[in-house]
Amino acid sequence: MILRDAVRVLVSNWDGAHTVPSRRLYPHQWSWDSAFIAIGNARWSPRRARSELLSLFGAQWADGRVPHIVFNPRVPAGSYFPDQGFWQAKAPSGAETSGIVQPPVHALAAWKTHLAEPDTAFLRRIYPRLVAQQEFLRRDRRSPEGLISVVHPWESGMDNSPAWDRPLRAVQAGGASGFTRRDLDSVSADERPTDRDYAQYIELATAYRDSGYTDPGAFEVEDPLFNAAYGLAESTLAKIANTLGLDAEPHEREAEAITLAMVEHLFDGGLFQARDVRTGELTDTASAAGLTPLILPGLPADVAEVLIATALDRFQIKDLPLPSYAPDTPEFDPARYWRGPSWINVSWIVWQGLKDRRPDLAATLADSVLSAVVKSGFREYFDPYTLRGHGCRDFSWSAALVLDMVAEHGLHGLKPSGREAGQEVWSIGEPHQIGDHALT
Ligand code: 2M8
Repeated sequence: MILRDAVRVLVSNWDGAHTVPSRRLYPHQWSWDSAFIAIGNARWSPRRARSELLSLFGAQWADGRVPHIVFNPRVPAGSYFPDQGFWQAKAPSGAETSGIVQPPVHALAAWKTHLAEPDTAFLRRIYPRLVAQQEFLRRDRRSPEGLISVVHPWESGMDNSPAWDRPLRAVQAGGASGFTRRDLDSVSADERPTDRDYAQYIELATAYRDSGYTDPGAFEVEDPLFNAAYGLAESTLAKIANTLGLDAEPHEREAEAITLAMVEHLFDGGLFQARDVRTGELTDTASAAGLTPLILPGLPADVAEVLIATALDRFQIKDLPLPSYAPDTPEFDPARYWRGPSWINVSWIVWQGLKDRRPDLAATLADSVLSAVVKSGFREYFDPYTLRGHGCRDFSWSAALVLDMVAEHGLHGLKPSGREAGQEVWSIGEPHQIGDHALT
């Protein structure tokens, strides 16, 4: 029933034009979640996928940034912290949003949506918005070396990765107090960031907000996952431009340039590292973010080989669904948020990067991810060893990316009991007006 259950999760998290990551824990629209959700929805309802992306880009700012949260005005303020009252930001559309961004995986989502059901009108609508998203990053966040930085751990998507422990030492959290976390209402404290982490997050977000969302504060880091997403977006924009009869070359050049810059400045010791812009130092950590440049089509073969060796050795991908942090480190925690558990989106990115290079390992990784879901459901993250689920339940991108993986990989690697596929989800009927207010 894995496929039917995945669709059930996505349908129950659907909000009319977009999907919430989780009803209780994340009751608004999140930027990179929507991209992953679109990739899964494209497999059974391309109309929902188009609506998901267009509704998100409907809240794009005039400077091109795509905010990491678009608040749903129908959800009571205070259901999530920090809410719209904290961010005090509005898109030109009038939507209340946050003011930070997340990894730009949206061009890939738009392209996969188009491949599932070719629709050049959709591509024509979304292409300039995707280009503006990249331009914002180049204008506001690019270093002289050509790398893009994030100014808040929330922008990396891997919020409390041990990779941020050191850069966060520069952040004094004295001023941030008097707030009430809402995440602990539904998830146990030992699976979430600590109060100290939160105090630092709020300190940084407050400073960025008070600068009018312009000045990076005490945290400025070039993250390999974010840069890989940015580079892949350029390769994908080249494909979209070709399809639309536009000039693809600037995108190809930019994709090549970012790949080279990453290899030159972030590749170190078997893994890509984040670089702390303020000190110039590489973080010397062991985050799975360091494997995600495998998704870059132009990554040199020798670099890819080193990453694959690291994935096998330190991340044990022959036996485990990819841990978010290497298990051979003292920081590794199999149950706490981004400090070790397996997450389906990062596994999916690495799976994409392995498919052409090492189809055997890609298949093994897909089987491990599917086994975790068969055992524990569409949880937010999983203990890589026991496959026990953690964080929230019925988490949208877990469901969506499983749909995508199964569509390509099948269910044959699972034990017979996990295989009752329910292939009929591919033909589930849908009302015609699904997502109309984002699509018209
Ligand atoms: C988590 O982040 C939010 C803040 O953005 C939170 O903890 O409240 C992260 O896992 C992030 O990557 C994800 O986009 C978001 C919603 O699923 O939740």
